[in-house]
Amino acid sequence: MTDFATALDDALTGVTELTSGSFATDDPYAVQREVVDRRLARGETAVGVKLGLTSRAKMRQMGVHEVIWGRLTDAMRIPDGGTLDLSQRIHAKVEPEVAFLVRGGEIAAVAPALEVIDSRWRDFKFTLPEVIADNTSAAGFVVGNWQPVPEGIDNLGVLLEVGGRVVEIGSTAAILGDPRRAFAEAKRLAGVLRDDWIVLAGAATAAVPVTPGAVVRVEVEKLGTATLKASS
Ligand code: OOG
Ligand code: MG
Repeated sequence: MTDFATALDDALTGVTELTSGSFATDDPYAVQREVVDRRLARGETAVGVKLGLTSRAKMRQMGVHEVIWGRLTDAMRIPDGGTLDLSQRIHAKVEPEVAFLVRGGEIAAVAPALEVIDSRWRDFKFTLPEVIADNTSAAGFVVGNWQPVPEGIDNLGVLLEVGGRVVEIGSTAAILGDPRRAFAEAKRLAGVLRDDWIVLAGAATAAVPVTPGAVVRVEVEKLGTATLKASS
């Protein structure tokens, strides 16, 4: 397990890829915990959790058919309108999401969000245990403006734009039928959700590669936008 975690941590810090099949584990979440604990030991802070593969589009794209979860740290956060440093990423992709803010274990606010994923597995090709061990490809996130949860967030239109062009269109309905279900799943899977933590509900569409210099924008109906700019 330790060798596996070391290899994943080296791939993360060295911006290099691992080949699927090179490590085995029967407890991928323990490997994930070890990988994230190393980041925390280097001074990062836990700020929340993310759900993955909550939409059929993502399950189809990745060939994995099970909801998974990972851990978010402050080092992954990119301010709204901020820059994604591609030199520190292997083959980053972006996906449109919805974020929840936690208070008292419940949803306190909602915001449009972008997730940056960057699998440490070559060509984003992995098995279920491999992507779980790799902290579900977590590599960055942008959260737009927090707001009270409006009536009915189970079918809001979602647009993903790269360089001013719409590249994906979807609906929050794609996220387990209602993104609030993803919050409930996060609570169940993570055990405890702390105050002020962020929960990323999972992508509403397939993920799209980030090109150098591109401006990436998500727009969620009623909730607004979140933006990042990729380094050139
Ligand atoms: C795994 C992470 C999936 C989502 O929102 O579905 C994910 C991957 O696709 O590499 O974050
Ligand atoms: Mg995601």
